[in-house]
Parts: sequence; C-alpha cells; structure tokens
Amino acid sequence: MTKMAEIVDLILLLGMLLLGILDLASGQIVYSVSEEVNKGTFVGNIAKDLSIQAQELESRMFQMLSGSNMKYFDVDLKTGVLFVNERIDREDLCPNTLKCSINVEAVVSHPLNLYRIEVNVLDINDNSPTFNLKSRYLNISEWAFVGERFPLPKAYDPDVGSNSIKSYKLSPNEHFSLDVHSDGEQSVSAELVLQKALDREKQSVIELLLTSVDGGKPSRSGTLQLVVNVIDMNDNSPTFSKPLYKIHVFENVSRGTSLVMLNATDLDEGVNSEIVYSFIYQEDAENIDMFSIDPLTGEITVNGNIDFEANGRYEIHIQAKDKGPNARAGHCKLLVEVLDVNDNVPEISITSLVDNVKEDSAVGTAVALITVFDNDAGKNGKVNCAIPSQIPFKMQPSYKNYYSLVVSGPLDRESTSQYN
Ligand SMILES: [Ca+2]
Ligand SMILES: [Ca+2]
Ligand SMILES: [Ca+2]
Ligand SMILES: [Ca+2]
Repeated sequence: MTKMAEIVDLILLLGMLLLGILDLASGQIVYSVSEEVNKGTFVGNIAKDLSIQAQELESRMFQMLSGSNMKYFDVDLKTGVLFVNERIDREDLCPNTLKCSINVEAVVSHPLNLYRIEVNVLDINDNSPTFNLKSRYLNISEWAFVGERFPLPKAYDPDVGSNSIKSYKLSPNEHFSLDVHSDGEQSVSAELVLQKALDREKQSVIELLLTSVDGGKPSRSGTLQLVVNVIDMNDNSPTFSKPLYKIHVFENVSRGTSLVMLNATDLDEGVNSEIVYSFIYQEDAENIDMFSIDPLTGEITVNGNIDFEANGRYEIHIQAKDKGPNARAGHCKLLVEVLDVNDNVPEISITSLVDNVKEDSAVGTAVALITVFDNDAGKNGKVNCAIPSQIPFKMQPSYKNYYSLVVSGPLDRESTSQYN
C-alpha cells in the first residue's frame, strides 16, 4: 500500500467513525497473557477470532494501528497469530491497579473494518515484599504493660491480589507476639503485643525479625530487623556492699584521715543509678559531727578530735540515695570502735599519811594509803606503782588502785632520820 492510499484509508475510517457507521462492538476480542513472558509468546489467533481467512489478511491489508501500545504485540500475517513482541511488566504498565489491560486496534479493508483487541495482562508473583528500612528502632519503657501494643511499619509489594502481602511473622522470642490485621485486600498490617514484662536490668536490647510474606505460589518474603531499646525506669534502690561496716580507729587519729570507703551500687542506668551518700541524723547521734562523708564517693573521714575517754564507740547510719525521679535509697550502719592511746599520765594521790614513824615500828606497819588513777583504759590504764628498793618501805597493793606504803625493814633514826 502506498503512503497516499494509507492516508486515504485512514481518513475514510475516521469519517466512518464520526458518522457512527462502523460497528466497533462487533470487532471486540479479549485475550489474556501473563506479564514477563518471552517474546513470541502466543496471545491469540486474530484471523480465527475475527472470522477472517488467514490468507486474506495480506490481501485485505490487515494492519495494527500505530499507537503507544502497539509495540507490545505483533501479528503474523501468514497465520493470524497475535504474539508478544516486547517485555510486558505489569507493575510498570499499571502501577497500583488491580486490573491491567492493553488495548490495540487493527484495521482491514475490502470491506473496511476496525477491530479493537483487549489484552488483559495477568500478574505473576515477581516481586517480594519490602520494607523501606533495614531496621526499625522502638523505644519501650521497662514499665510497659503486658498487652500494650506497638504499631509496626508496613511492607510494600507491587504485585496484586494474592501475589501481594498476605501476612507477617515474628521471630520466636519470650516478650512479644504479633497481631496481624487484614483490613481488606492490599492492606495487611501488624502490631507488636507485649506478652511478658520487660526488665532493662536483665536485657536492655531485644532484637527481633519481622517477616512479611506474600500469598503467591511459591510465596516471597521480605524482612525488617526490629531493635527494641528497653528504656530504664527507676525501679532499683542503691544497695551497700555490706549492711554493716565495722572499723577501728586510734583516738589520736588526725583530722582529715580517711577511715573507710563505703560503696553502694544501683542496677539502674543514668541518673537512676547516680548515688549521693549522706549521714542519717538520729536523735542520739550528735557525735556524728566527728566524721564527715563525701556525698559522691562514700569516703568517711575524721572531722574532729576523737577522744576515747569521751566516746569509745560511734554508731552511724548512712543512706545512699539515687538521683532518679521518685528517688530510692538504701541504708547501712557504720560502727566505729575507738582504740585508746596512752595519752594520760597516772595521777597519784596520798589519801592518808602518818607523819612520824617510830624507829621500832614492826615490819608491815602501814604508814600511808596511796591512790593511783589513770584516765586511759585497759593496758594503758594499768598502773605499776613502785618505790626505790633500797629504802625500808614497800608498796603493797590493797584494793584496785589503792596501795599501802608499809615498813619493810628496820628503821634506824641515827642513820636516816627522814624519807621523802
Ligand atoms: Ca509479590
Ligand atoms: Ca507482578
Ligand atoms: Ca535506682
Ligand atoms: Ca531500671
């Protein structure tokens, strides 16, 4: 056919369409073909379906009308077979629509006729569900209630119908289950449901795998890593390493000396575990001022002059409090035993004294009663009382700190008239 003849034919055809002479409905045929099939795949036999002899196609100048969809198909003029001429991607051709079809038109002359051919493109499951993220972080308080729900991102699958997303699955774990909602076709979503209470102190991060599965045969799937960060709550009190600390200190210890480092720990995190140490002032504990405590380290130091004789034992109550909201506290007791140092000189007092001793006084005659007292305690308070041995007197212990000075040898006024 010459170019001129073609144009004439076309004008004629358009004229007929305008006048409504051409019966389009009579020329309508419908075929179906799957997407992504090979070039040359049989779609239908046009000659047979339009009741045209295959050998007449050429003589009646059968031709597909130029249009944007023509490239997908071609006709073998010898056999009348309509076949796939180019790759058909349903998802590219008809994104987000359930039904996808390609309309092509064909024309024959003698007599002139126009045919419309509709080819339905059938979906195949050639896409896997995908999430637009590799991983999703969820911050969940360790105080979340069992039964609490947490929405999850949806996956996307460009296929349609049963080839699209059908369900979600969750990796086995002890804390969460999955609730899958199917709100009609193309809309399946999932929520995490807390099944067992969280405890940040036991496990602070929980990793899960969410899998989206489509309904194709065979099915395809896509995964999303879920990272649950368990947010700390102030549910632990500081605890001292020992409920009772016992220390000994010499009474002459100098001010500022470090005595002991108390240690408390709190299993929580951040401010919920930051500890402040302090003394608990009780009614009978005014002597605590002898000591001080470092609020940050728990170090106890001497803050006064410790005097065994004034107080030999201190009992101090200490608290460790965290800085969290609704602060929690732990307690311990510190016992300080003061050790005596020999810092007191024995005091000797003569209770009674015989002014004159006769030189014929018998051995054993008491001439004085002496009291010895030492403010120190224990060994340091023990007093040994003695007098020079070359004189005829001796000390004789009588009762506790009392001694008697007794004559221990012959007295001779002529040789020694006075003893001091
Ligand atoms: Ca799919
Ligand atoms: Ca598909
Ligand atoms: Ca705490
Ligand atoms: Ca906690």
